[in-house]
Amino acid sequence: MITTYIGLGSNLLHPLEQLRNAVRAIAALPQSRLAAVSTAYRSRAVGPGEQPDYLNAVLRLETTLEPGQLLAALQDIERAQGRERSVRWGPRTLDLDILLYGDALIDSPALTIPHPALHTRNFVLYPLEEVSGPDLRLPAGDRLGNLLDQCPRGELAATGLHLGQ
Ligand code: A4P
Ligand code: MG
Repeated sequence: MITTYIGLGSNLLHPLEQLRNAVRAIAALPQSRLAAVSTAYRSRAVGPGEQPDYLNAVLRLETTLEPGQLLAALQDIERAQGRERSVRWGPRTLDLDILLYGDALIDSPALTIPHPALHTRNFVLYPLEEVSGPDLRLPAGDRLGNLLDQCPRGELAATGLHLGQ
């Protein structure tokens, strides 16, 4: 089993329900075991125009799916929850990003792992710490706790809301 971390984000059509449905769908993936789910965090949208706030969370998934298989499965779940791809960084019902896949470093047209914005986004790093602890090492060697020290919480709000499982 490979330990993977998946980032969840939603800022349309009842984000809390979107995230809860996504957790249920991910828990049902083949060859996989859902190991931990963070609580939900509220954050200002990073992206163009006026957008509703986001809810974000991170989960830890043990899986034997290959990275490409996992990406395809996550995109199926996004589509099932009505995701439409129009504007980059535009509002969305559900965004599922593979943040980490074991120690893998992947840079292909379809897949970049670690996720390129992982290191700087408070709405990724804080929920990630909930499910990994601060001693997690990224493939390049950075310790999560050190990245957090350099990443202010800012307006990120811990809702304390659980997403199930
Ligand atoms: N792709 C490459 N690497 C990955 C990966 N590690 N995980 C490719 C998932 N997908 C990956 O993604 C476009 C393509 O990225 C996919 O086809 C896949 O092959 P997308 O989800 O269609 O487009 P996107 O999400 O709009 O673009 P991008 O660049 O992935 O954006 P991000 O980085 O996901 O950011 N503000 C707040 N507060 N909270 C958020 O969660 N999210 C975004 C999206 C912007 N602003 C936000 C948030
Ligand atoms: Mg994305």
